[in-house]
Amino acid sequence: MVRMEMKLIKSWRWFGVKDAVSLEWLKQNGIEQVVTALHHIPNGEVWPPDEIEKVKKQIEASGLHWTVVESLPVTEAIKTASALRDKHIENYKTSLKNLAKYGIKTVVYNFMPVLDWARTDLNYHLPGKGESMLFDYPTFAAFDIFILKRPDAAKDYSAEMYTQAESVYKNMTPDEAEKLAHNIIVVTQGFIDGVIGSDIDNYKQEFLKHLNRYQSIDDAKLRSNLADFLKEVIPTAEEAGINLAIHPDDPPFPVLGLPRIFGSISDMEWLAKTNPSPNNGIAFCAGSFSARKDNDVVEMAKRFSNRIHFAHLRNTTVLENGSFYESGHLEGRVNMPALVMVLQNEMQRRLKNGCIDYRIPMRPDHGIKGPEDEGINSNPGYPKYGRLKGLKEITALEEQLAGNS
Ligand code: DNO
Repeated sequence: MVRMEMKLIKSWRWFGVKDAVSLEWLKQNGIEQVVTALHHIPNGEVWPPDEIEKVKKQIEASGLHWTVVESLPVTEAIKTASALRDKHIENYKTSLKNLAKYGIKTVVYNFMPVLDWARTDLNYHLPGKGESMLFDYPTFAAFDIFILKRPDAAKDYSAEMYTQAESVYKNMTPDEAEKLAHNIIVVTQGFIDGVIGSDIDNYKQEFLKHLNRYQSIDDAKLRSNLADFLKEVIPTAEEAGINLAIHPDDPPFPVLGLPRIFGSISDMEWLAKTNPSPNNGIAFCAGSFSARKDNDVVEMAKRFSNRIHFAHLRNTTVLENGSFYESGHLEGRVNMPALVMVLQNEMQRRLKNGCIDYRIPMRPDHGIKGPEDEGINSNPGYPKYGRLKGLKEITALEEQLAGNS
């Protein structure tokens, strides 16, 4: 067996008491830490101490711990530097201080405009495996140009992609077109405190309004808004002993004409240079980074391993036209053994340097929905047994890498 102290901390994203997966079941399956958020607090508001305490107590009653928050949302006002920005930043700092009092060590956030993540098919059939998720480029373009009808969207695609999108759209029934829009705008966003909640009727119009706010915000401007945010919150995080961890853009390339700033190794370089504090870190989502062909995911982890405060382990297969699907935890573009080794080496380094919290929390990210997941209610991407399978595969890998399986 690998000595416990050199293992990644087994963690699991749990969506609160309504989650079909119980804390008891997680404990029985070897989970050490629960990753969660106060999903009922509206974005931008302070997370009050008593609400934090309530969740902490629930988790600890099952013998588990809570040290990672995913996510404390950064509001659109902060991302666009608009009217409520300063108030939301103050609230963010207060929430960080409140979380620190209850033992939270890592807080995940992202700086993606409007959409938290995007897929075109949430029930993509992987022959012989089960249901996964797909981002099909022509289908996404069809959504953008013909269903959402974003002004000038066509300009953002090559002539070839436009033609493919047109043909995808022509072959869709009106119900299929609506379902696609609903999946992209609502189903994948509502459950993770996205900008568009699950209760909005005129979601396409609302979504267009949100996109429109980025008309005058390019990559440079969004980057400067992120730099301002970090300048404000990092000192508070340092004082509170909290590591902030930015989640990469998913997918890590431009969508819907929006600025996109955290998907590549040069973006990581920028982050580290802009605010060198060690508390300014990364939620290393291997799957998100892997969806871009020019990303060498293992190299990215190696270069910035000292900033990895949390690891999301999953994998994708990328197709010729830039489409990608989630291909299980070990199969795909990411050389998972090499990545796990980078993380193990980093833990060793931290231990040698006398760091107390040197074990990196890891969660099996997403998972393929197999027959045993039938009938179990889960959020898109988060099947109970699909994730457990991923966790077991990663655990086995950790043992093999130590040469002691
Ligand atoms: C989707 C997740 C994202 C992620 C947030 C982090 O499955 O990877 O919702 O948690 O973007 O802020």
